[in-house]
Amino acid sequence: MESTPQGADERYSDIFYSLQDKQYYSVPNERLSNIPYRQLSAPPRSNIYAMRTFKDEAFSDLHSADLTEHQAYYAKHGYVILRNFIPIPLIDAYLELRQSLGLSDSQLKGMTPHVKHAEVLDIVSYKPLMDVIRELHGMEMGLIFTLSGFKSTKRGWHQDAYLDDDSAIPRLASWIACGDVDSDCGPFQYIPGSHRWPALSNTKINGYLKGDYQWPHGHVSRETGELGWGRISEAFIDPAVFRKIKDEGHAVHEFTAQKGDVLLWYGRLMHRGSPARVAGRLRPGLIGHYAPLFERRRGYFAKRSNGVHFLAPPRSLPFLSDVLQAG
Ligand SMILES: O=C(O)CCC(=O)C(=O)O
Ligand SMILES: [Fe+2]
Repeated sequence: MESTPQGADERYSDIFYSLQDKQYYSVPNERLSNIPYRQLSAPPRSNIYAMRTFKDEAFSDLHSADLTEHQAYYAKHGYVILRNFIPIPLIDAYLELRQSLGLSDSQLKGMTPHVKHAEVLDIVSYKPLMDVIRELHGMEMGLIFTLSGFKSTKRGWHQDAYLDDDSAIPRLASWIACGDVDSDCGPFQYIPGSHRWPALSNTKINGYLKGDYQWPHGHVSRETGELGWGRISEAFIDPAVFRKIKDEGHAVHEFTAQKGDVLLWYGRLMHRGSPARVAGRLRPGLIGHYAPLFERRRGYFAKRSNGVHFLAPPRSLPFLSDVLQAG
C-alpha cells in the first residue's frame, strides 16, 4: 500500500499502557510519553557499504552507479519487496506442519524453531532469498532467529538495530507471507526512508531505565518472567516515534501481501507490528532476522549443504544433523 493507511494512528491498549505502571524507569512515569526522539537517538556509527554517503558528489555518483538494482532500492528506501518469491509448495509443507502440531495462531516453541523443523528453515533460509540478502548487505549473512506467530506481535515503533550494540552492523529482517495478509489483520507497518533518521541508540535509551533494566544485561528475557529490555523501553520509544511521525508528516506504509511475497527491511527502518483492526483476524507470516556471520557475540552458525547459514544455539546439537541437509 502506497499511502498512509487508515488506522495508522491506532495505538496499543494492552502492553504499552500496562508498562507505564511499572517501576522500570529512571524518570517519573508521566514523562514517558513525552521524551523527544532526538534524546533517544544519535547519528549512526556504522552502515553497510551500499548505504554509505559521500560528501564528494563525483564519488557519490560513482558509488550509486556501482550498486545493483536491489541495492540501489534498498539504499534509498530501507526495504525491498519481492513479490511471489517463496515457492508455494514450501509454504504448504510448513502449513501442514503447523496443522499437525495443532497450531492455529500461536508460535512454534522458542525463537529458533528452524533448528528442529526443516520446513521452517526451508522458507526463512530459502537459498535464493539468502542470495538476495547477501547481495543487499555485501557480506555473508546468517539467520539468527525466527518469529512464527500467526498474530501481530503488536510491537511498537522501533528500529531493530537498537537491539544490538551501537557500533554493530545493522541486521536485516524478512517478513514472509504464508497466506493473504490484509490491512485488517495487523500488518507490518513501516516508514520508507526512515533508515536515514538518527539511529535509536541503546546508550541513550539506557538513560531512561533503572540500572537493572539497562542494555546489555537487561536485554535477555528475565528468569523472573519480567520483560526484557526491548519491550520495557517500548513504553517511551513508541510514543517518541509516533510523535515524530505526526509532527513531521511521514507516510506510513503497510505490507499487505499474498502467499509467497516477501519484504526485506534494513535494521534501521522504522517499523511496527500494527494492532489488528479486526479482533482475532490471523496474520499468516514468518519473520526471520539475519546478521553478519563475523560479528562478536553471535555464536556458531551452522552451514547447510546448500551453503546457507543459521545460528545454532548450544542446546540444538542433537537436532542439527536432521536439518543440515538442504531440502
Ligand atoms: O509484528 C511485526 O510485523 C513486526 C515484528 C518486528 O518488529 C520484528 O520482527 O522486528
Ligand atoms: Fe522489529
